[in-house]
Amino acid sequence: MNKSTQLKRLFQSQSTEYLMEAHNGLSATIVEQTGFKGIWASGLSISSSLGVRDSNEASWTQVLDVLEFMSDATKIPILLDGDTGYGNFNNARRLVKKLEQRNIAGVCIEDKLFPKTNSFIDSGTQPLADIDEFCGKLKAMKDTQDDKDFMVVARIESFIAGFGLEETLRRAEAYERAGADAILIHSKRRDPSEIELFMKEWKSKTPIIIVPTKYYSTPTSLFKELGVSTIIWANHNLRASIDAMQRISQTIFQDENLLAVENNVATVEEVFRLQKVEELKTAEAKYLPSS
Ligand code: SPV
Ligand code: MG
Repeated sequence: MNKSTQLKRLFQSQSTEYLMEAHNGLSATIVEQTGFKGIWASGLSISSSLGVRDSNEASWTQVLDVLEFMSDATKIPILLDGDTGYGNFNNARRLVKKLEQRNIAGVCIEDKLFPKTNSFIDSGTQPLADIDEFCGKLKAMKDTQDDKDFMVVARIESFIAGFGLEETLRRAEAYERAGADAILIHSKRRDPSEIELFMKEWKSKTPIIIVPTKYYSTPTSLFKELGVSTIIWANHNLRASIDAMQRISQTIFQDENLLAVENNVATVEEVFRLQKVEELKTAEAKYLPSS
């Protein structure tokens, strides 16, 4: 099945589904092998793994290069965190073309301004995009896609920017009319109150996606009861790797030997397995002249 069709089915399935964060070919492979049905190509995780900030410092074609490795390494669908679409409607629709060429299943764009700021950075204000301008961007993206199942997700940042339910619903209805295949409602509260408020008012069939990074202690059963379509675990592979790398680097730096770490890191054989070295051996036997 097409990756885009897989993602569409995930969004439209009756049960609550999950997307797990990945930020390169290796983490994408691990997410797939774990059993997840889809990948969140997180802007925060990709930028930080490249050593830059989540402020559009990596160019969109640099992000595309990372995605190509992720997509080539896996068969499950990838939803790109496309920030604000890297410009206006014209940049966003060109992004859709390039994503389709790389077999990326969909893209999520947020209603803020380029260059974006991560939603959890307390920068005073998080200025929102004009609703009509953002709707034009969504329409241009939907009009551009060749694959009918390519998914365009509209992410609403009004709760993040300090607005209430009314503004959030106004935006959700407008983005749905503009053609969004799903709506992502973001919240930075430590409790799920904003998500609950929204879900109780949202009567439409358009799937709702959430990112419970800050309200992580909320039981998933509540989101299921509220009818949330998809939950994104947005940055936990990146944060796990930071923690592991810091611990291992510190130990080796202090000890000046590998005794304490050898049993606490993946084996070299595991690295080879994740790189699918066996496949190359089989291909070599088939295609290289036998000596
Ligand atoms: C990301 O993963 O980059 C996101 C989600 O946009 S968050 O960082 O939670 O805003
Ligand atoms: Mg992001």
